[in-house]
Amino acid sequence: VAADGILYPTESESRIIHSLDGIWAFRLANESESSVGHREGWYKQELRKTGRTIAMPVPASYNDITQDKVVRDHVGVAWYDRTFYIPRKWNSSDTKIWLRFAGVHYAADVFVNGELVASHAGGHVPFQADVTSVLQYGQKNLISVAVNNTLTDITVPQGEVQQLQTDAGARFVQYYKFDFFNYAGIHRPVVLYTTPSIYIDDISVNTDVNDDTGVIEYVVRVGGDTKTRATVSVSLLDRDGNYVIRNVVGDQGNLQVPQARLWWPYLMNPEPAYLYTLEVRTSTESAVPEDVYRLPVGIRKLGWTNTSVTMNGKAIYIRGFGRHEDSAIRGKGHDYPLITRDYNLIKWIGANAYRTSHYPYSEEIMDFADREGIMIINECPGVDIGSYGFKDELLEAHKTALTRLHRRDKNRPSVVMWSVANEALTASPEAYGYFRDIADHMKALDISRPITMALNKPCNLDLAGEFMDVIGFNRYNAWYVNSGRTDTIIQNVKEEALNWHKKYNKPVLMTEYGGDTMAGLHLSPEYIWSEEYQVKLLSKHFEAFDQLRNESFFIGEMIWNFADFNTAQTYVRVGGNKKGVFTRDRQPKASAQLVRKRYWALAEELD
Ligand code: GCB
Repeated sequence: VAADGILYPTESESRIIHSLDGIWAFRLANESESSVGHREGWYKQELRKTGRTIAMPVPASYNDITQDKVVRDHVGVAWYDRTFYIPRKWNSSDTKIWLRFAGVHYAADVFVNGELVASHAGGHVPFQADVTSVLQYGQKNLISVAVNNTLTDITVPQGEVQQLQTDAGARFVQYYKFDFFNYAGIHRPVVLYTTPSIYIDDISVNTDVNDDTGVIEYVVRVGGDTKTRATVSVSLLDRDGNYVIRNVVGDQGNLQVPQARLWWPYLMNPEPAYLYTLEVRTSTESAVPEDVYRLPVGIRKLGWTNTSVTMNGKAIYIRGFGRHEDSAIRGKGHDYPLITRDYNLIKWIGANAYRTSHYPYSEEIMDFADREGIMIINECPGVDIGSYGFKDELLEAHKTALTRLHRRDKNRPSVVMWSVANEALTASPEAYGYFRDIADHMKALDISRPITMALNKPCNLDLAGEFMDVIGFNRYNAWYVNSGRTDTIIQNVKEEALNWHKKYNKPVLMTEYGGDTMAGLHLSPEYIWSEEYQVKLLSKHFEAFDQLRNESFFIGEMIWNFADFNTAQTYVRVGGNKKGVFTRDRQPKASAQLVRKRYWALAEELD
């Protein structure tokens, strides 16, 4: 019963939101028989009645909540449940009730009162189910979720489970090639929300700019009883809540906004990120009440050539980061204080963009970008694609991941590019057909934004770049390559950027560079892992970028990484990946001051 649209649940005069966040009961399925809970029907009654449970917060990753390694390193299924009540008055033939998960990693089976209502695979996008007929009104309800974190050769991202002989017998281990920790659990909010039985299922907007007139092209899809005709009308409000356009009837059309205020990502602009509100209403001739949904809309126009990406006709130069959703205790769990702090730091440092490396970030994080004027390179979870082969099922799962990402984020002005993959095995012969199909798929979904991917195979061996609009490349000069030799950076960065442009005749962006840095480690003259070394490594890159900025095709620089983050255990990581300009608890390293100086200088010059 998954619905087609996946609009963010916002309240309105026709919609009520009821949060199911909080402390749930939690229980691991045996590693040796992951399906034990399904077989024994653990979802038919409260988990605590079939075994020992512990308290688990939602939203959060479960891995770092306890002192138990078994929980941290668990492979397979984990169960969550809780009970809840809903008001008797919600039981009405005019009302639908939706259960929406904003993100569960990796796969989830959701049961309400013992009945399977949703099955979903893909860790970073929302899914929902119409639960109107499954709920018990005015009585206790039970919700149970089986979360499976297993990554295989046909999940996105890929991984592999192997058996390991231990002193306590055979155990499973999840292996993967990417370095961030494979956190799992109910990572994002869980809500019940109501709509009228005839409801706004989806809204798509595309914007354009002609001279000083903004154009909003929109399509509204109505869901529910199709026999009853619904009338759609839309209005547009400005930032102060005044109507600019009122009650235009029709489920699709073009709104013309004279003297439109545009969405700009500029720090120096007194009014960046201008957002209008598209107010959509449905009415019917029956007794079903109207539905109202308000969508923020930024009016802007993207363009691109073989040397540039433009917004509202002006070339953009990207200055930012790769990031992660990651913090102590929560893992990848949504946390308002953390994401607000992160945006304050992004503003403080003067960045204008980041990449959602290496998976879609929470909708609340994306809302910040829309409101604050941060440009997003929106990456799907296709990290290290090909590491475990290029099966057809993988291609299908990857396309599905792109479809779902687009469905969720298509209306966001902050999204200026789609990144279809990071560090795929693009020198393998299969990569050519694979990424041709991936690019075709993305283009079929959206022709209004350029597509890119972060490449790291040697330029001369790459087989995927020709299908992209923008070439992103990751390279660790003076870190993984020529460790300690910051005197090799300028030459190599310039040469590689030029080679990518020469090969594909596309705009080029450096999507990753950096080096691990232990906060508080000082070594002079600079030596790897010290704060001095990170400062030197970044500043040498800045010199290279400044020389490249004279070439018209070079469109931006992104440091790896915004903040330190957790990884799988390996001897090249000391308590995780330490390439952050900020520590994992979001305090600046010495390099943060340097980056701040550069990014603000670029803002003064270019914004
Ligand atoms: C990369 C990956 C990124 C890693 C980084 C590193 O190339 O894209 O996910 O974290 O290198 O630090 O090794």
